[in-house]
Amino acid sequence: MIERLEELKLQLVYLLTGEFILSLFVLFFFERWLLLVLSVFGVLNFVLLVAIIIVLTRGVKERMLHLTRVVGSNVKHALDIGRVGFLSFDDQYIVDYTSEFFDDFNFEWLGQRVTSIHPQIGQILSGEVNQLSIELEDVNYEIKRVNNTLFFKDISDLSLIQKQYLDNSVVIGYIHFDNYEESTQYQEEHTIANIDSGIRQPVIEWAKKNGMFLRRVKADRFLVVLNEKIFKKILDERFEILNQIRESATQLDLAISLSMAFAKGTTDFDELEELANQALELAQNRGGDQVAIKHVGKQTQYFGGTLVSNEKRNKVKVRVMAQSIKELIVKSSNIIIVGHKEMDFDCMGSALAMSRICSTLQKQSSIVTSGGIEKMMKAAFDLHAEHLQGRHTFVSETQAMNALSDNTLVIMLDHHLAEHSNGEHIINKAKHICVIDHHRRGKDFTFDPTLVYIESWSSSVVELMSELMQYMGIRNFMSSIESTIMLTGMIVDTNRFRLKTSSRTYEAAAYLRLIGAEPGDADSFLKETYDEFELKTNVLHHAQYLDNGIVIVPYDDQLLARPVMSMVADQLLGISDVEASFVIAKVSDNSVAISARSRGKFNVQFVLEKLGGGGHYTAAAVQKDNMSVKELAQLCVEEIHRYIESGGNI
Ligand SMILES: [Mn+2]
Repeated sequence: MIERLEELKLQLVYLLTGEFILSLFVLFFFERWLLLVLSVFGVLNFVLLVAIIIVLTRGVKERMLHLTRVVGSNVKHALDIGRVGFLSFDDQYIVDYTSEFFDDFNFEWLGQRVTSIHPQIGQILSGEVNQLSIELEDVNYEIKRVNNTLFFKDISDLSLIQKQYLDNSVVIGYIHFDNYEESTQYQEEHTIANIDSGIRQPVIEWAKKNGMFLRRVKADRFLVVLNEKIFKKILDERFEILNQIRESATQLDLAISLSMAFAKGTTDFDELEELANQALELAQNRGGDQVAIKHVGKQTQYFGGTLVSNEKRNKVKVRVMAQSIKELIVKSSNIIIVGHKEMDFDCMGSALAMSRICSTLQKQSSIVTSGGIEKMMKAAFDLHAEHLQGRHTFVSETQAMNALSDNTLVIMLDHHLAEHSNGEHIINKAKHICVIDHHRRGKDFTFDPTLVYIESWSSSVVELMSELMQYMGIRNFMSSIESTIMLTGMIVDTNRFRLKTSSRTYEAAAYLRLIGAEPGDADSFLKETYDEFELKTNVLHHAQYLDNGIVIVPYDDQLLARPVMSMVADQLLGISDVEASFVIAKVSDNSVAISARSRGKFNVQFVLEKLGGGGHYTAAAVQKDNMSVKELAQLCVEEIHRYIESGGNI
């Protein structure tokens, strides 16, 4: 092209010089013809100019260089075999050359901006990325830039193989029928047949329809093997089998639901099986009726869980647990009881009960209290300090550490994560740990527990403890004050028997009353002062009603204590049409927190988990550093909307 331009330039110089000399000649010898000659030249030059423009434009549109002329024919073959094409562009990012490789396609790139080929190319031009994969007319290209040239490598085959490889990666899963054994144990044959046709059969058909391999491993459990492609499909359908089973169970009046667990992201089958097991445990401990997915290197994902967990129908598990815990205690040299930081009535009440069980079994036990005691609990404790200190050993974490040996049993109550514990160091060092809790499992254990008794359907740990005490067959070992503290724990955790209250909660309350709990005393433990009343009223002034029965309370006037936040959130649930409440306030100079409560339709745990917090279906919390109340309220409202838009299942 440039050679041709040079040639053209020279020819034009000759032509114009010729015209000039000829004009001079005419001027001197045939002056009267001058005008005519100049006009002829003028027309000639004009025609020539138009011709040049036409030729040049066509030149650009066709091709300016021929690849073989630049790089030799061998390289051209090599590029063809490697399926590589290239284009060059000028300083204005206008394409001025495309190689023959693109001839098979109807690309009209010459004279166009490079970015008009694909907007993503801008990233490579700006230097944001070195390499890019794009798809053009069903062909996948990998693009690299060298100076003013872009190289396009056709990687369609590779992409296809990659996709096939991903589609075919193995996913292992478990499908578990929650409460199946309990539901079928005392049923007649024909009811069991109904259960099998209404509940088990749909699962088998669902697996078959989706091309999964399914094998029964227990009466209530299937092992499934599938691949990523199938998994994606059932994920896109949001595991609709969960709803189907829930509906048939409701029709059959059974408390059966599905818990599913899937593990993926590794080719190690042992690891997959282990992960699937862990995921199933998580799904069940969060209350069942949901799916937990473990993808190696990623956070556990959950789907479903639209129902508040069903109460188990019979108490077989309590009997087994009571027996196992008793055996663990008897086997140990001593027992250390740890609770969550800022022990509340539920935590302290169950610690007192556990401490009394140990005494009755003639084992030395101590209760760690160094993580602080919640204000109202502390007041009740101080009121009865002499009585309680005479019957229990309260120690600091350091003192408990000194008593920790290889044969010590550590019992974690009302929490299951080391980071929430008032005995974190003890947990990190202990050889035998038993966990009794009623909070939904969120994260994996960072320690290796000997026994885990987590029941998220239960109102409180004191409810679980009351049942365990009855099954342990120990009588008359609790004082009236201790039972009253336990009952208070139940009253607080159920918000006065309004939340998470099942028939078993009342049974446990009845038992506590029987062994001496005084409801009147429990009530006075919970009386608030006038200052507290005034503060709560102030906070309530900031309440804003969102749609769908959600109330948020962003409060920025002063620091709030967490218990006040949860009390306000609880109080809002007492208003008709309020389904869930979120109280947002500063809890220290550089941190803000949310305390959320729900009546049971709205899953506050799911919303606050998205913000990095946790809790359970009807009560959850989160704390954030370096954020304002306004900012956190904004994030919270966004998550609430996202939750509602996704139909409640996140
Ligand atoms: Mn509790």
